[in-house]
Amino acid sequence: MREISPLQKERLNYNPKLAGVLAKGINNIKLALGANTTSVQDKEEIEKLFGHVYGKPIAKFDAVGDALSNQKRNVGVILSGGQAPGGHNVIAGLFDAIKISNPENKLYGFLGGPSGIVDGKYIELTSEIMDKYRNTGGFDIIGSGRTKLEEEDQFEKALEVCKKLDITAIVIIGGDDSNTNACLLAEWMAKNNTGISVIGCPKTIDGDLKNDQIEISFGFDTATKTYAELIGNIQRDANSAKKYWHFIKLMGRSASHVCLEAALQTQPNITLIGEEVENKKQSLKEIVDYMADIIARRSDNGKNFGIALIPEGLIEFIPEMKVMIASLNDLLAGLEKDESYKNASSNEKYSIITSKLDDSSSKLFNSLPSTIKAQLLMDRDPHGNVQVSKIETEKLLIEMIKVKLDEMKKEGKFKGKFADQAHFFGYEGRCAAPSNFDADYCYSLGYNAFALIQSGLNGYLSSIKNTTKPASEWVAGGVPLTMMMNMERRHGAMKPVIKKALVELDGPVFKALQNNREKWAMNDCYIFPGAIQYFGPSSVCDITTITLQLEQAK
Ligand code: FBP
Repeated sequence: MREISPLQKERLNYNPKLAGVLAKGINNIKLALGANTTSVQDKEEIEKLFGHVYGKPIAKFDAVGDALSNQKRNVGVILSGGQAPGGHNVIAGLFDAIKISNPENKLYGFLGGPSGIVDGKYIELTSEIMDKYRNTGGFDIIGSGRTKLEEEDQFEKALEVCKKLDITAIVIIGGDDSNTNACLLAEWMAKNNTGISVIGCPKTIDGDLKNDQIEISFGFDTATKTYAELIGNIQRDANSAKKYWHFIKLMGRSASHVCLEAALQTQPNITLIGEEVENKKQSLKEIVDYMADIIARRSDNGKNFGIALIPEGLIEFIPEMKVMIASLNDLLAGLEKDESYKNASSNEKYSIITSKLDDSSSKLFNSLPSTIKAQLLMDRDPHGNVQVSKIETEKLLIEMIKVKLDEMKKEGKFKGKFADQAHFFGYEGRCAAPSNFDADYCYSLGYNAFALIQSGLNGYLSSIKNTTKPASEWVAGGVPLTMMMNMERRHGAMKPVIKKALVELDGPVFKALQNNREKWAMNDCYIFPGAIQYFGPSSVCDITTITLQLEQAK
């Protein structure tokens, strides 16, 4: 029997490319600091909450200069939140930089996400362990979790664990919520003069942790290529059998970047974008009417098949739903400890909830099928987010479209057939073997994180820019975490969090979809991207997302 697949064996030997100046070696780079920064919004509140790490300058590593210190230090690393391809390579880059700097340095991996540092659950990462995980997908080297770090006693316990292991720096690999954790921890460590620094690395397949300094979050490249491969395969099937409409929900808890990128790679008949729905103030009914109209028009042309992409976060962008979900979030935060609510049957819960909602939200809630009601009432994650991956929006839309098409049939406006298939692509893409782009980008992010630590920085996010160019031209540096923060309502209270980057409706990426929508709706312009290629011509193996290319070309 095989122990690993032939591809995995080859990938273990892949040598990730390091970003420009970092390739000179960890002991041969020099830090340059820019002007001080401010937070993206709510400056006063953020400055007050993060007095010790607020407003620091943007950092950049320059060509060979004064050597960074190679003083001995131990580092702890945490994988946090949803899995994303490339996480193992961030750790590999960090590990290699640490050992090159000083072979006596140690890297500890905290197990199961942020709770590992609080509960003192860790392993020392050795070459033997590390070498089994290079260029592989998944977070299984140390596991991940979504624990929110915000309580004084969590920070105190983390400090004790760090002291025990002589750790003077922590790297948190995560998305917006996880890097909010990183910022809170960095502030606490600085306020208490612990001498421990905290550096974040930008991860999330959702692609919504980005800004002028962070061009892309890792994992987005591989995950969208994986979804595009699957969508392409389904398009071929639909175009062969010509009998099904496939409704495909794609991950992306809030922003619709994944859906937009997958659409540009595959050119399906319908693509919903949550941000557009919100901007146009579309109701659920209007979305259904829009989709039913395309289904009917294609049917008039003899095409009773098609592909519709639906972003996972759609439901929270529909204005009426958004208002109702915000009220539900506040209500559920209050009912969390209410034993009579917790022990109530589903129907009793629905009547408690509807009695507390305002008239329009209560009417809307009651109009939903009970599966969707139950999914909307599920526990929020530890950061207060609705678990949209568990809400079957694709099935809700299918049911509503069926009703609409029946009505249209009676009015003589739909003469065709409608047979549906529902899919949800999310977990399928989160642990794929990282593409060459993600393998290289992640390795550089991890290596760079240690360069930031050795430069004495605290409360920064590792940043690698110029990523549409070859890796030798990538620019390495750091962005202060407070620069990305604003205040948002979570669990019924205002909290500091990193602001999500949503799809820009006046940007080149959305415009590329908008300009082609009608053509793609009626004609079959399907593209079949095929599987990610790891070996072969660079024009196939090293290209990154259409989103990044369009954004960087503007
Ligand atoms: P991160 O923001 O932590 O990277 O996770 C994003 C995500 O993959 C979303 O797309 C999805 O809604 C969510 O995780 C699912 O979470 P879980 O793994 O807890 O089911």
